[in-house]
Amino acid sequence: MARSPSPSIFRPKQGVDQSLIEDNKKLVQDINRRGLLRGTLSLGALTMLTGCNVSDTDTMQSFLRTISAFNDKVQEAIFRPNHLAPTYSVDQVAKPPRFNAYYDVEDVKPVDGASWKLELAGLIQDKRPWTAQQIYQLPEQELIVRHICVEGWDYIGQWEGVNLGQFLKRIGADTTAKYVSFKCADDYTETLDMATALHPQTILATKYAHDPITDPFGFPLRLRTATKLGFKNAKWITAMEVTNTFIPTFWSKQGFNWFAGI
Ligand SMILES: Nc1nc2c(c(=O)[nH]1)N[C@H]1C(S)=C(S)[C@@H](COP(=O)(O)O)O[C@H]1N2
Ligand SMILES: [Mo]
Repeated sequence: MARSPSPSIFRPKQGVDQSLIEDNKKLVQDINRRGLLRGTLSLGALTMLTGCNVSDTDTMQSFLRTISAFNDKVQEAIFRPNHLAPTYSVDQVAKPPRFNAYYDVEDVKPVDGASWKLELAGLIQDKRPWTAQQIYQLPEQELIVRHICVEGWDYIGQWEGVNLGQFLKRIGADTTAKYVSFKCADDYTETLDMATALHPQTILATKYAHDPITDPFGFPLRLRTATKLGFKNAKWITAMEVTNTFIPTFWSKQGFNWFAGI
């Protein structure tokens, strides 16, 4: 059985009970006081932020806790694409990182780095595929950022890899296009808006804490954004497409809001 990245909150959208807001007033007020949701808190805004359905108390609570986990600066970076998300120090880095996928870790199918290729498609001038060796030779940038999963947990990770914006320019991608879409070795797909793809803290990660990323964490290539929720960070990437047409994502295909996490 496929496991949801957030069993309690990723449920198909239904009607929303306004009394839930009432029941959770304290949490809501706290979040508002901290300016996380500038202005009036609306269910529409909450749904847009997290892509989650707010239809029962459990949902509401994990949902609000998730938003609480985002601090002001991350929120700022979410709404103002050029603002930077907070970074952390090396001694705060979790080792090993914490695994998640829509299935269990025992079901991860390792990718063969020797035969692996990154396929390129769409609005890109140079669509020659890249081997892992070629990608691992590119200049790398380090990101020590917080990974936040909508399940309500988070950790600080130290990721290195080529800046996605620089990589897009190198391959002659049309950076005025709307989306950058990813396919993965499992059947996962994710799509980023171009502003996020070009954000200075978005990388194609090849290393964790200076070592090549290991199988469960997306070897040989995974996305790492500082301004998006965990599930936007596609692991085991096999193909990248630059497009003006929205390509449905693993979660959007199941009726969830793509906007989640941005
Ligand atoms: N290919 C693929 N990428 C994925 C997932 C997945 O199931 N398949 N799960 C997502 C979710 S929900 C999270 S929280 C993060 C977990 O990344 P981590 O294992 O490095 O912490 O990966 C994201 N990327
Ligand atoms: Mo997640």
